[in-house]
Amino acid sequence: PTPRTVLLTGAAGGVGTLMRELLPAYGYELRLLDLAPVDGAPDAIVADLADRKALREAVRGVDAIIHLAGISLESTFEKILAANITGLHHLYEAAREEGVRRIVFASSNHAVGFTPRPRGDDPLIPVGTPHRPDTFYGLSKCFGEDLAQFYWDMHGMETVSVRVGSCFPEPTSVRMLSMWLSPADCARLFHAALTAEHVGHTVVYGSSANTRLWWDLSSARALGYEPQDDSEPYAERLVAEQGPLSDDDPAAAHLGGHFCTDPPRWPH
Ligand code: NAI
Ligand code: 15L
Repeated sequence: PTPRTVLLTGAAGGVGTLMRELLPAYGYELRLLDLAPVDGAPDAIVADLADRKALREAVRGVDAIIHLAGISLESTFEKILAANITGLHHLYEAAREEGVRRIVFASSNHAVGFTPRPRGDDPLIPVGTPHRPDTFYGLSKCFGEDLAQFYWDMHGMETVSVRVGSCFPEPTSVRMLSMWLSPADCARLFHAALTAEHVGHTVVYGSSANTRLWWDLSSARALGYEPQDDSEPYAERLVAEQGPLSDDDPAAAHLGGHFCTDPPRWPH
């Protein structure tokens, strides 16, 4: 059955804010959670993923969870450990205890960030490519995917791990022309991940149908995802401003881009 009530964690963040606007049109009733207050949503649950009791109450009665909360850039191992590893474990335990059967987990391209980007006629990167994290942040997403697999095998809880590319209103770099997940396509993909039958643990790449795509969207399409957007209309301007991706630049050599050389750091 189609889930109706969905807990959206990380609701105050960039993707969470976009999804709060777009997902209700699919018929979902969203319950919101974040460490930070959510603008315009006084009912949102303000809680840390460290707080097991709050998580248990937050997941009670929901049909599914979209889990976006956590540290979304590079940080110290200790901070990543608390939010993205221990915090994720707390969320899955709360879901198990309350009988929530489906989770959409925001993994990241940075779980496979050190994979060389395809050039020329190279094939698209498959979802089965080995984990090659480019940061402690990417490493935490590798852990998250393994945790999701374990909760499926051990407890029969289903997860779609979405290796999100770059989900922002518009692409802002030449790399993002390959990675961009438009907000509308992100909502389409999350909807597919919530409603597809028998997903077990499925890993998908999360991007729009970009002309310059680097990775294989077939496992996402198999869920029923039909991307409608393409970054190409932004290409001429971005390439004129920034130049094409260089063959010699180490920051342009891998899927993870500059995360492989000079990762942006979590400010808090
Ligand atoms: P963001 O940093 O804007 O939002 C993350 C939210 O999580 C923030 O509102 C923050 O307050 C909350 N949060 C952090 N630690 C928490 C904790 N301990 N307890 C409760 N809430 C906590 O990140 P964004 O861009 O919205 O990304 C959302 C998710 O998608 C993240 O998990 C990120 O790793 C993943 N992702 C995003 C991509 C993108 O292009 N935006 C690309 C790949 C993955
Ligand atoms: C991510 O995983 C980050 O959370 C997001 O802020 C972007 O940097 C994105 O990857 C990207 O690679 O563009």
